[in-house]
Amino acid sequence: MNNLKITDYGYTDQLKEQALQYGESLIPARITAVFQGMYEIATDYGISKAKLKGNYILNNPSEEMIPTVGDFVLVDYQEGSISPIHYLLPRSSILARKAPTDNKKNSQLIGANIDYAFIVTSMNKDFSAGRIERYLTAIYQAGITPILLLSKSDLADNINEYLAMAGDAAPGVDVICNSTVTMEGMKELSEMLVKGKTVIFIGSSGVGKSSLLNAVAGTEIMQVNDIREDDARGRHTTTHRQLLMLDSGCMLIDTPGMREFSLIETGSGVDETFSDIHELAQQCHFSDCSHGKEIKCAVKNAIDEGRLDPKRLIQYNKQKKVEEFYEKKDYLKNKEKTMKKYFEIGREARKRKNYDGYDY
Ligand SMILES: Nc1nc2c(ncn2[C@@H]2O[C@H](COP(=O)(O)OP(=O)(O)OP(=O)(O)O)[C@@H](O)[C@H]2O)c(=O)[nH]1
Ligand SMILES: [Mg+2]
Ligand SMILES: [Zn+2]
Repeated sequence: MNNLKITDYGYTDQLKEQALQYGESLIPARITAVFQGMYEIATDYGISKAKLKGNYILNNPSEEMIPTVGDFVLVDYQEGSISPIHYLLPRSSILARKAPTDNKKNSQLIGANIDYAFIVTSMNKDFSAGRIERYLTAIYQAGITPILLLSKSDLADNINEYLAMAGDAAPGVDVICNSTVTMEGMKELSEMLVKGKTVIFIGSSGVGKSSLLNAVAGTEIMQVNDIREDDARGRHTTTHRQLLMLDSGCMLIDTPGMREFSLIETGSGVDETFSDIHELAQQCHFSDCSHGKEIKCAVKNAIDEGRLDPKRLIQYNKQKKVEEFYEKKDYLKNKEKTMKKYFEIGREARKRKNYDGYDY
């Protein structure tokens, strides 16, 4: 472990150049784990502990400036002790869970400098097209390549049904069917975990993220725990985010299960997630067609002809509404309204009782 260099962790010449402006006394580090108020970092001297420098938050009041797992930072290295983090270096990507609030206790950033995000979902009651679509939008927004990983294939007897649902929810996205019991799909997965890349596993608690990490690492690194049989929910076994260096030189981030991957913050992403609808919409008679009551609507047409699942349009409209809301309003100036919107959507989610593959 200790002969790894920060460059093995993805520290590039470009980052090095960025770091120059901060002087020579600080050294680069990559954040490999986030605990309550404490960080684990990788440096040229190995793995050690770090925490934010005393006035860091004062100097960087915006929540996006708080380092997260995968971030490159500059530290005043203290051998055998806790190194203060002085600066955050620019990110190539940042995966965020929901719009920033001023509630500092609730970290919104999931991971930084990520190349591939694996959406892990098991082929049981956990499967939710709606959730997959929300993850996708956030991933596209972050500029990260998504991959859909359908786990626990040994337990599913209707894999083709899940594959079809996955294809509808995530058109054009690579799908891997996998089992850490039979090892089906492990080779396919391993081939994607290449040197110098950083990948992240996200998904609900109990879908098998840590089991996957253990399987690709070939040893029991992360703890795993049984799920509740009645509703397939996990027990939130993983409690912190951990970046792990694999033998292949790929870096893998395991995260605690997130059942509710909340709303998207702003701008792009929705049209990429719903590329099928986006494409159809080009053929609508009206260029600003809302795919509601308009005539000659290509989207409605596709639904009528059974080429598009009507639930897709419902989800699309929901995400679009949120997107437009953020585009129109400056979030911080409209905090009250924003919270109301959150509650409305949350209420809608709770109203849905019968599971149909969509959970809001
Ligand atoms: N049958 C079967 N069970 C699996 C498979 N992968 C994981 N499991 C089981 O699923 C349960 C949950 O696995 P974990 O790896 O802890 O799930 P997780 O996604 O890390 O959960 P959190 O850390 O709570 O987010 C454990 O009992 C695992 O043994 C699989 O491929 N097949
Ligand atoms: Mg886990
Ligand atoms: Zn239309």
